[in-house]
Amino acid sequence: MSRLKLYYAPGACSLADHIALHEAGAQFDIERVDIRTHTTESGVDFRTISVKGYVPALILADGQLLTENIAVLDHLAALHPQLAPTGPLGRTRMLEALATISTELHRAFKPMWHGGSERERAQANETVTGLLVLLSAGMKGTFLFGKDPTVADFYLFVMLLWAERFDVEVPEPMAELRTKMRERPAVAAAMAAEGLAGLKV
Ligand SMILES: N[C@@H](CCC(=O)N[C@@H](CS)C(=O)NCC(=O)O)C(=O)O
Repeated sequence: MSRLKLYYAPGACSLADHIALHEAGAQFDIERVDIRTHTTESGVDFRTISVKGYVPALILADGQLLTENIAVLDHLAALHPQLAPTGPLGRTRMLEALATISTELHRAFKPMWHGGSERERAQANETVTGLLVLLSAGMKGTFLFGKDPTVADFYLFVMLLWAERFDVEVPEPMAELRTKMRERPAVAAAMAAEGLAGLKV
């Protein structure tokens, strides 16, 4: 058995997993991936580690590879229950939020990251704001499920950093969530380790 190892790209969706590992106080290693060249910090072709070629990719303690942000965050929440919502439907609601964030919100940023036309970017901007309004309507406190953040908030936070980068207007509860997340030592530690301290991602 060895330590967990997270493959990440600075400010990418893998930042959610990186924050979760810090919040959990887990023992882990990280390695940066250049997602344009698919090369890791140590000079390895990342596709020999994960054929999917994208981050996050987490090497588990027994050496297995785990990919897909929903699965990685769900796994980290299972290992560290303080990162998951409580109650009989807790895990289900967490997966529901993760699915919205991954398959709707994350996806909506595509034209902004990948050189969409002005019209596509304006449409994406509107979609992102709409989804953030929808998510904020269901918030149970400062964070999605109350006063403590869960892995879903970590993923949402990354989306809110992207919204900031692309000047997307966010509803007030989301702006507040972003500020509160930034104040957390685990978030500051993960961002500093990715070279993002004090920067827009
Ligand atoms: N389906 C994947 C998508 C992850 C994803 O889009 N990762 C981006 C960074 S946020 C990436 O690595 N892109 C590089 C590539 O696709 O080659 C997941 O949900 O984890």
